[in-house]
Amino acid sequence: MPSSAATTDVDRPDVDVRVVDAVVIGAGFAGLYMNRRLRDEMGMTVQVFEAGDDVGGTWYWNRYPGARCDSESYIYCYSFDKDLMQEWEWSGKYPEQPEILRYLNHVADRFDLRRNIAFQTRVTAAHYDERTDRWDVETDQGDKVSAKFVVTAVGCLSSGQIPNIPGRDTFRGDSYHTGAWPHDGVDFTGKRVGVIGTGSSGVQSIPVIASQAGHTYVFQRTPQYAVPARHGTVDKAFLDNVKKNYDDLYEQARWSLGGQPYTLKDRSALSVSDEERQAIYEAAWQEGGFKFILSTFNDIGADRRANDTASEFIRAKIREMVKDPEVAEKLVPVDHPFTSKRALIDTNYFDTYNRNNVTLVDIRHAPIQEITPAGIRTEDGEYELDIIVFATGFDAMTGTFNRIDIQGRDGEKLKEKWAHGPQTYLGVATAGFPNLFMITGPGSPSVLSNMPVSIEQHVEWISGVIEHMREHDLDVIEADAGAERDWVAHVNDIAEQTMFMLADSWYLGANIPGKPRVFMPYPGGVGPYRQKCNEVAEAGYVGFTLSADQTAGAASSAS
Ligand code: NA7
Repeated sequence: MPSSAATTDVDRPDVDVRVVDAVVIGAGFAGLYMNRRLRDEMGMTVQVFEAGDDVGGTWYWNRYPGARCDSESYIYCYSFDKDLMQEWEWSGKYPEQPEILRYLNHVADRFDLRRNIAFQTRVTAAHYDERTDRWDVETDQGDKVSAKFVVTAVGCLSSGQIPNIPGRDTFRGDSYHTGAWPHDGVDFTGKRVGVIGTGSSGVQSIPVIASQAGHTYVFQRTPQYAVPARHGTVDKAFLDNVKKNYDDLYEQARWSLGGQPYTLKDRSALSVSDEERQAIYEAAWQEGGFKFILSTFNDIGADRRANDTASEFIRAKIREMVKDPEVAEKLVPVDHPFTSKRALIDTNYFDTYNRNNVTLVDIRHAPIQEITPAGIRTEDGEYELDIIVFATGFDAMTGTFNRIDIQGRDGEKLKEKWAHGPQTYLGVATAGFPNLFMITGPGSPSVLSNMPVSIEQHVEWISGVIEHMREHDLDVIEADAGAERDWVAHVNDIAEQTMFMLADSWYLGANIPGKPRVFMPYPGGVGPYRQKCNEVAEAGYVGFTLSADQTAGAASSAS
């Protein structure tokens, strides 16, 4: 095993290059657990690089008011350590950003994970050197590291996008993106605030901002479906019971569709009477959260007529909640079916439009023309503002990869390979880039699932393959181009059968001008996906070529 001592690259005698077994990029949920597995359980030398000045990833950056996870807290955590699961006490039904960040800090402390993390350090380049079968990794702080493996734990929604609206830089007031929120918070008291965007971040932050600001203007391009979260303190007796049954609950989540321990009802929305269907939706609406999708009917996401019943139910609720009928109509989504964009869970979102200090600005009908020094001008006129909040989302799933100069065999650039959409095998590797693993990469369930469940599955699968390589004296693993083609086709085939293709969403890259319209996450469910990954491993990593070294050819190929 290589040592981690400083060494000198033969071609660059002036440069100190540190040699490690693995570089992990990112110190959020994924990077922390990968570090724990490789460093502490497998005894490897690991260097983690993290752009933030502390751990947390998504939950380090997204500190906007109201930021919270849509998975219930008891299942939004690691399951790899039973004591950790028993000790940690969540305070709410859903975990709020500060509490998730505290949890991740606790994990980092408990397992002493910080000591090999370089913070405030961005990986700028990772080049595969075929002469040595190693990756040369560079950072913006001047680090140069040679690693046998590179594991990306960069998150799926970590490259924020602020639309290039004319005049954007002329605004005299303050502006913020929800995904890069100031650590000291923002004082909205008495201010005129414009929020652009009504995705998850907008829907979570708008009610909180409106409760503090003088006046809030919401610039809405696409109305949204949202199901009430019914957030509140978590029932202690419920949590105690969860803890007694944690093993079973997690096992259920691991084999479920969305990584949640909910029982999917095996019935169509079209198989029951209108009255029964309404009663089922109403009960789920009252309970709140993703159960509205995951435990009512099995075909809301797949059958348009079944979906119409759920979409129509939510439209009627919006009309009920919003008192001004004109405003209500603007908030009712009609151009896409429920679940075709990321489903939203809200707290008082629609009620917020009943406040006197909130104005809905419909920019679908009167688009934004420019940002001026004084505010935002739409075709209907100028809105004077003190603060603009960009809740405008992310260059999802591929954006962060594209910001790193990743080069594989023959100097092939990942960005160019993925120019027409990401191509991966299982969302965990990509042909031509040996010994590079992606945690929750495009082509895996990732954003369509409860992330910690999917992250653990990937971390454990990656650890498993590295362990296999060590046991069999193998140095290089690479996805086969044919297996990759088949996987990408399979992901697309499933997506075609869902509602996902019927909206302009970030799942399809539609929110980024010029980005290819390709469905990126794997929509077949975390259980079937896990099964497939397990089968690949059990068959000796079918679809990958493993070799002792590059020149010796395939010592063990199971493709
Ligand atoms: P999202 O879900 O991508 O939402 C972004 C919002 O910003 C959405 O309403 C967009 O409208 C709007 N948007 C984006 N660009 C523009 C421009 N140019 N003009 C006007 N409005 C615009 O990002 P979030 O941060 O809310 O959520 C990201 C994920 O984080 C979320 O799905 C969860 O997984 C957690 P559009 O709908 O495109 O018309």
